Amino acid sequence: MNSSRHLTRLAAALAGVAVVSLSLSAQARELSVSTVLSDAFPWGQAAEKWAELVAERSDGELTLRVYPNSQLVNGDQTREFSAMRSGLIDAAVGSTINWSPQVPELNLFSLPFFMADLDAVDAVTGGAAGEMVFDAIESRGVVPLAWGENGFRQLSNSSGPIDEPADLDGLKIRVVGSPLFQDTFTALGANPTQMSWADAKPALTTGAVDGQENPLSVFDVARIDQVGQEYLTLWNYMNDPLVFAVNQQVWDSLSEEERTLLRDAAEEAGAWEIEMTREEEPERLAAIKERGVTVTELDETQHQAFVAATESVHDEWMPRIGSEIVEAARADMQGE
Ligand code: X2X
Repeated sequence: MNSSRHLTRLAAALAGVAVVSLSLSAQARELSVSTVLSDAFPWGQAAEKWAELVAERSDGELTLRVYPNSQLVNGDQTREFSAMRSGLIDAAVGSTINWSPQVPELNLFSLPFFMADLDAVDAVTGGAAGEMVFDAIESRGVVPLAWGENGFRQLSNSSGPIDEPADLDGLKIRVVGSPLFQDTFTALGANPTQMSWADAKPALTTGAVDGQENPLSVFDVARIDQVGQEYLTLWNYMNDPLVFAVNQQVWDSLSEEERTLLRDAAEEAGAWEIEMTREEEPERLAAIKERGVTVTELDETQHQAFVAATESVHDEWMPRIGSEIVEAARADMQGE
């Protein structure tokens, strides 16, 4: 072989290397992940954990970039699902409450006093009803992968202890922009006001609203007591699961291997976050009490008064959620 032919071969080989490395870098892919809360909260930590596991296991070929504080939807958390469905957002770790305007079946979790404790929540998310809820999400163009948890939502306010529905009379309560919450707090005699999380803290600070409801982790991390919310009622009226999910077209564009990696990592991050959220609750409650918040717990009779006052919400919402799913959830909770 003469030297010029040799050089041509070398050039061809080098060009080949260049093409291969180019296509490798073209394969490396970043997906956007939306969350409402940042990694100061378990919710944001769940998304970061997911990102960490995916980057590690794909050797950086697939990465997730987390955008907290609903920034991809300009603070309007009830638009997150639509933005993910349309492909503006690739993925999200989102709350069932925020996605319920587009996926009515998700209102299952917001039915007041329907799931009494963590065992009930786990029975539903891990049971037939949980699968039906995931099918409902998938039928609307988003692929659900795993569950996480924001937690049981507790009621706080600035005016006094609440241990019966009458104490809520006329109180202005900030609720998430989901119609079921409007009905629940109206049934309780309160004056609910829908607003995003971004607007909630300023509204509490100025006294534009008297109260709000959120899990202990949110109350604690966001220091809700420092904006005058000195009374907290532990009423466990609903649990707010989180869902890890990906836009359908993005999902379809991934290899089988990448899908498995993404799903497994979501399941692990979700299980990790659920355990952490639950383990931290007693310390969080102790810290909240230490900061001077008056914490009210309900006895059985008081609890029943709230259940009775919100029965109409079940009647109203059961058909919208779908009675099949509600019945499946009941069976899941009874261990059937
Ligand atoms: O807005 C809220 O209350 C929050 C942060 O809990 C949700 O996004 C459901």
